[in-house]
Amino acid sequence: MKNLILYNYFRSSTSYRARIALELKKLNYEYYPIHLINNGGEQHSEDYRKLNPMGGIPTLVHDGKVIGQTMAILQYLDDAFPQTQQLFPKDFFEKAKVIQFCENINTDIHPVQNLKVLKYLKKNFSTTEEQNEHWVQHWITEGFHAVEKMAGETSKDYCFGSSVTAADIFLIPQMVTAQRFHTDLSPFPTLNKIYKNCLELEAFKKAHPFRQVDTPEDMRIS
Ligand SMILES: N[C@@H](CCC(=O)N[C@@H](CS)C(=O)NCC(=O)O)C(=O)O
Repeated sequence: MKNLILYNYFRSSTSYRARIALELKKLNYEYYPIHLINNGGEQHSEDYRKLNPMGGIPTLVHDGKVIGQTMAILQYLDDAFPQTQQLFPKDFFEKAKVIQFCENINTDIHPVQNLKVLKYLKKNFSTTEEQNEHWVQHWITEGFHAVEKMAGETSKDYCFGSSVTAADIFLIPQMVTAQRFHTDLSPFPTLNKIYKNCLELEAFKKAHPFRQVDTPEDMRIS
């Protein structure tokens, strides 16, 4: 057994964040799939809730220490493995700006389009697939206008200058979700440039949702 275990799901954007971080840091980890749909959603099982009371994925376990929430996971990995590629700048103002960027996605965009929210809308307000898609597109588009503005001021190749930071790790999975929900990304030239640059990197490729052990056959890419 490896000393790092990631409980995650191929298509989850938050899982993709954690996988990119682990790949950038070249840390070996055990991939433990948690299926968000099968068996009523394995994130709701008693065993998983013991690890992560919110029932969110991913969860990282390092030498028996359990960490949920990707923002905490990324910061933990920087602290626990200081010799690896750092995801947050050392300068405290720059670090705060990177966190601000990440939180636009983590707390303003991602939660309103999360699976449990879409399921709730459907069950309690009888929304259709089209209405849910419209809902997701609306919140992603609104959030991306802010994120595009920020990146427009700080980006060279990546969100902040020419080095990959946590900001890119939060952005790219959110863009993959945006594509999945057929969001028009043409108003966001800076984000599209960053997306293209990141997807040329080995870590982003290896961590991609369509290249995981639990990716269904018909979705796999080489
Ligand atoms: N803010 C949390 C969000 C975790 C989360 O909710 N992840 C989604 C997958 S992308 C999930 O587990 N959803 C389960 C559900 O909606 O039931 C993080 O960054 O880890």
